[in-house]
Amino acid sequence: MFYGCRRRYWNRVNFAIGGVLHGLRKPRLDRVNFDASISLCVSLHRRASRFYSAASTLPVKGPFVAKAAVKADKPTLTRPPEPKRYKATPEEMLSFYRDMLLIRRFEEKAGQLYGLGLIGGFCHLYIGQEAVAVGLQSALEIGRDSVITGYRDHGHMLLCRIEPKVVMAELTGRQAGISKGKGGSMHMFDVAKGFYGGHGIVGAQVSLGAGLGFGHKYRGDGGVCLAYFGDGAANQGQVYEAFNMAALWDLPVVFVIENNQYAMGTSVQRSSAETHLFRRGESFTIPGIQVDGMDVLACRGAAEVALEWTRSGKGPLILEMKTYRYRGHSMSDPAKYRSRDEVQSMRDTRDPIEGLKKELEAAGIDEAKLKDIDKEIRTIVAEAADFAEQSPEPDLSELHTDVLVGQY
Ligand SMILES: Cc1ncc(C[n+]2csc(CCOP(=O)(O)OP(=O)(O)O)c2C)c(N)n1
Ligand SMILES: [Mg+2]
Repeated sequence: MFYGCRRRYWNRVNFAIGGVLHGLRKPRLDRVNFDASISLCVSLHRRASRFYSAASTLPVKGPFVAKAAVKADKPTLTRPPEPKRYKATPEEMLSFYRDMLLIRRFEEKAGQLYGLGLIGGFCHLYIGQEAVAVGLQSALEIGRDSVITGYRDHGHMLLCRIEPKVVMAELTGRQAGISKGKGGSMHMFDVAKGFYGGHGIVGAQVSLGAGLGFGHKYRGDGGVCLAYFGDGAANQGQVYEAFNMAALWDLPVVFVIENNQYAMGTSVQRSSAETHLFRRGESFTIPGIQVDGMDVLACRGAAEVALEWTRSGKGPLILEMKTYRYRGHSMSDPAKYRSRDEVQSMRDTRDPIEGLKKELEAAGIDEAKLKDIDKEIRTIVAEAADFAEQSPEPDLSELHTDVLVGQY
């Protein structure tokens, strides 16, 4: 804006100087000519002033004017209070620990089965990001709220309390899987538990999530949709169409950006003009909050604020969860775009499970108790893998079922 004013001022001065020079270029500088030059100068200056004051009231599209106009506007963005780290009871902390460990061990087992050739196709692991889903989904009400996410979905499903063995059977393409073994890692659904997938198309779940929010509002069931997506998906066009509609209709949707720093092999810095992803909703009047996604209590604290905001009819909200994935983008990614040291240092200093373990120990929880939980989780995961391996592959007749043909 400052530059805009200065430019306007100098244009006027130039106009005036131009008038004086016009007079000086006359071969004979006499009093009459000098007076004429001065009066020409004054009149040009007046015309320039009129022109520029008229121009400043026109709906000019230049960047300076637009910015000035936005600044003059009344702010329409209202913000929720800053979230606080959640004050969990020891029992709650133990349950967060158990859930994060369930996801970690489940994913490790899935990685092993993939290595053995028992899981085919794509398989995207969530290891490192556990605190995000556990912190947020521990605050949800299963059956009332809904969850939708991309292809890195196993953890979110387990937290919707879908049985680990049914998820593992789907990963291994078995009949007992949640999509009868025909969906695999990226295509799982359980409407009764409020889990709406599992989507392989980057960003698709965001618009669908806005639709789920619309459904909650239309039915008046008090539910909220958690729509998860990645930092890479945050650059998709349909995300912003969804933001617009969600804000326009005050839909109860929490848009959760799981910023794990990379979209396949591309870092956020290389691909995003605005790397503070929580600000991405501002032009739609959607407030955003940045959260430490490696700290389960910070995640849960953010969930408290976000759910209170959306449930009370204030419209959508963005949570940017700063997190990190330890494994490659998918099982077939050698992850050469980052150093081993980078990954190791996150594991050593920010691991969400180790972080909570320290808090539990500080709260006086016996180490034996944590070991018991570890044992219990290992048993659940081993049973899930056995169940999957023993389940038959889908029958050939299943080739023709669940296929959408014709109109709908
Ligand atoms: C519309 C579309 N474009 C591209 C792809 C290929 N693709 C799959 S995952 C991915 C990266 C997405 O990264 P991000 O949103 O950060 O999620 P993350 O994998 O980190 O969880 C891309 C480009 C796709 N599946 N769909
Ligand atoms: Mg990412």
